[in-house]
Amino acid sequence: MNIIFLGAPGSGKGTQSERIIDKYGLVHLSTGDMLRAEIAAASELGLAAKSIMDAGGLVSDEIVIGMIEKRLTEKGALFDGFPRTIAQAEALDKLLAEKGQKIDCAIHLDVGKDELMNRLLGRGRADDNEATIANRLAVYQTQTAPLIDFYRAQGKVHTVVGNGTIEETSAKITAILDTLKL
Ligand code: B4P
Repeated sequence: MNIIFLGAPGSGKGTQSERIIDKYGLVHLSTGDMLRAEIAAASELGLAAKSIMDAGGLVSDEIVIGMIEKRLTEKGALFDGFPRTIAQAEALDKLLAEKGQKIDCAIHLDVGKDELMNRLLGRGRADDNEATIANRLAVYQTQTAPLIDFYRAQGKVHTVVGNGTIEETSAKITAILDTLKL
């Protein structure tokens, strides 16, 4: 099965991914983690991505699609923070179709803005200051939130209210995945 986690910055995509991958035997594909690894390695790609990420923008579709393409296998995947634009979503559908696969389910983690702010300010990552977070939330609304309708049109969206504790949110997600029996 192939699953997508959709949600605003700080909604818990990365946190929940860690709890889900082993249970369902999925490969964890986080474009955020891949980009941070490139920055840590001081690669050319990392250097180009760093200023964009620090400003709260989105790295180019071409770069992130290329990173995902390199890592796709025959195994089911959990896509964490990818796709973030319609162009990325269309590219992913195409790449999966070439392997005879598809997205089975898109989990939309829905968390209120105040809670998102609290979590991100408490996390302390380089791109977690107030101005950057405000930009990331705005970019999410314009570029990424339209993906909810994109996947809803395919009948794949399951919305999980993620304001509660990490454990409560995990329980809601596993209940959905268990019901789907993918
Ligand atoms: P990401 O790495 O994807 O990170 P994120 O959206 O900020 O966070 P996430 O939702 O995973 O939150 P987390 O679990 O960590 O992106 C970083 C940047 O990379 C982007 O801004 C962009 O520049 C670039 N990028 C990545 N993918 C891209 C793409 N496809 N295209 C273009 N650019 C891309 O949780 C946050 C905090 O909340 C943590 O401290 C956690 O402990 C806490 N938390 C989580 N759940 C909680 C709960 N239930 N209760 C209390 N605290 C909780």
